[in-house]
Amino acid sequence: MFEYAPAPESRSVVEIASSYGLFIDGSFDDGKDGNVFKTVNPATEEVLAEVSAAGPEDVDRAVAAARRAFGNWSALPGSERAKYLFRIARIIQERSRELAVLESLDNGKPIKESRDVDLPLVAAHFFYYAGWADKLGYAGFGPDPRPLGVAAQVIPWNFPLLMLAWKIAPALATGNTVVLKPAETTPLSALFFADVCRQAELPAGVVNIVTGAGDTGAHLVQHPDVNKVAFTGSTEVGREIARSVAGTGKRLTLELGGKAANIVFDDAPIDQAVEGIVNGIFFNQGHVCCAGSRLLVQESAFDEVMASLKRRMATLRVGDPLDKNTDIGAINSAAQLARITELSEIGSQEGAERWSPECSLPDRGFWFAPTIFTGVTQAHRIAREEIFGPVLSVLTFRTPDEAVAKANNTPYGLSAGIWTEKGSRILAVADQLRAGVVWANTFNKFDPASPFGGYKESGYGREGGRHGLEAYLA
Ligand code: TXE
Repeated sequence: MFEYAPAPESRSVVEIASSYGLFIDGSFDDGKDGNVFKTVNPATEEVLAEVSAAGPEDVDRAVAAARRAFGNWSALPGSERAKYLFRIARIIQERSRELAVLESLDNGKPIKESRDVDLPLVAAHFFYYAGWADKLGYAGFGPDPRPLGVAAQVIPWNFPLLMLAWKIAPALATGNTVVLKPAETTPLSALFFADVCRQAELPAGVVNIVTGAGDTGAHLVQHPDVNKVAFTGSTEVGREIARSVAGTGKRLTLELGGKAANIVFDDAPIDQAVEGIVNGIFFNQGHVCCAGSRLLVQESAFDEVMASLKRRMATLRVGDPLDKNTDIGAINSAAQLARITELSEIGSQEGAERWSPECSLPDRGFWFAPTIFTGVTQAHRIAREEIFGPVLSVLTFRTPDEAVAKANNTPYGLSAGIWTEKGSRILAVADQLRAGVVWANTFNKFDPASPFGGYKESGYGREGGRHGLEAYLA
């Protein structure tokens, strides 16, 4: 088998300035009030850079720039918009090492994930939606599909550049203009993306990036001259945004939390299933809305699955995100670490049994060992609430009906996984699962052509594929 042995990644691949401004109307500026916040490397707690915090007037300027750009941008033939998107995709590929290192520094994710998963998918999204830009009239959106106008997009910190791509690529392909706010703990890759837009000679104002915390996001989504709001983040903030947008005529898509069941039947190939369980919950430190955070194992396979899972977990390397051998990087922030720690303590207090492999964690930075809880019941908070960390809650079932009932017993409905040799069972169980995405004998597989989104408190609307365009068309 081909062994991939890339050069060691180092911070020197990317040059990070000490301060960054807002990207409005094609250029960077410091914001009206000159307020800043710091973004830190979660693996070391060192400050990476100071970043401008956009105040209301800055957001207003960004929305006004997007509005001014909208006329010309939406009037371009789709084939012309496609050229810009193709150019952006190619520049991302050319700069992917730099962007991957930056993403790992600001987010804490292992370089092998940012390099082999995030960045290729980011480029793939721009290529995919570039391909749509000149075909909108032939795709069943009606004879004259129209863009909505200015899109306000607020994204989280778990996949900073990928969430940006999910939002910006379909918006631009359909002729909308954008004001995007990245999360306050991971603003840097969005600002580097602004530089990619300049390199691609994207017309000024088509993409604007405003950095800041929740108040910046709130002002942006409530702005009266915004036509479309797209949000990915917590269910609480999603609710707040839905309330503030209600009755304004703005179109809204929400991609919120999850508590996915990863269902392992006793006829599943166990080694393969264990790889899927590990990938399902430890990929990206479990900071994944569709993470397989509830393992449902058929009772008859429980001992074998748990023994194999523990053996596999003992091989996971936790540590320096820039080391290409690292499997689990740093937790993105002190606040997120506190949330994971608290819910895990509640898991123990409520009577579940906690286990982690031996692993030494670095002294500085935000770290959490891969953890599983067994003896979990549906009443436990760790079975119901999103932990958003490398923590797996294990439940058991006897029959397929019981598996379905337990899998659906959650306020969320984003994703699920099924592991079995029986094709008929995959179809029957998938049909009954109330989840936007169901993976069979795999997990956490993404493709720009596949729609992604949830039911219930996981939000509404779909991103990706043809469905992702609908959200941006009148
Ligand atoms: O999310 P927030 P947080 C879940 C996960 C995590 C929890 C809290 O369970 O533990 O949410 O994370 C911006 N108006 N997810 O606190 O606050 C904010 O600045 C407009 C799941 O980081 O929702 C950031 O850019 N915007 C999730 C973005 O919203 C506001 C990914 C997300 O932050 C705002 C992240 C407001 N009032 C967390 N308040 C997923 N679905 O993948 C905050 N923001």
